[in-house]
Amino acid sequence: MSRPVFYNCPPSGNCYKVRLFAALAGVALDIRDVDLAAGAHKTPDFTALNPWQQVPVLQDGETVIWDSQAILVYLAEKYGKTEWWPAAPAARARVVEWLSVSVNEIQHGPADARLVKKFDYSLRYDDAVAASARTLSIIDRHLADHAWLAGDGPTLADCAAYPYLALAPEGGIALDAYPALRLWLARVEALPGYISVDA
Ligand SMILES: N[C@@H](CCC(=O)N[C@@H](CS)C(=O)NCC(=O)O)C(=O)O
Repeated sequence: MSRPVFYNCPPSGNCYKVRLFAALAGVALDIRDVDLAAGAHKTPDFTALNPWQQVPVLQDGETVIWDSQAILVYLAEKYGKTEWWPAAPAARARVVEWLSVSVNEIQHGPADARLVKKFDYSLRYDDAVAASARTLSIIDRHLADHAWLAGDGPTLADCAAYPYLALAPEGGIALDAYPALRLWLARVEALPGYISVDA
């Protein structure tokens, strides 16, 4: 089976979600970096792949998938990684809850704070800091009673949430006040195959 092409940008947390899952689950990708600074994501060729002009994008033969959550689901289904994407209705819904949290509460909290501090985006930093405090508190409370975000073992939920939570300090968001969250970060980092964002 030929490897899917993965259009990537190294510091992007959204791209890292997919690289992390692929590394942990043993899925081989043909990774091609897209130079966002040079506007490579705005070319007609790239826009034909993703009309939103964003990375990540996965191209698997004739199939093109954009959005990191959708790519995670596609890869888990395609490669039969059922432990990462359980089929039972309630278990699957639990994973989707966290995929949604990743693109909403985590994005508008620690991920936006990182965009401001690391990439100079003109977003409201105070709003991102306030959103981060609420989001991190709720996640910390959840993780005080759960080893993993959804279910008894690591799933796509952990892959989707981990990058922007682990990278929160790059946005000036300290994690000291969230001990259960920090233990969960360490749990993810101890998984066989784990890679860091700059691997
Ligand atoms: N919902 C999308 C968001 C993708 C996204 O925001 N990508 C950023 C990099 S992290 C991007 O390509 N930004 C380029 C731009 O917006 O000009 C996902 O989860 O993949």
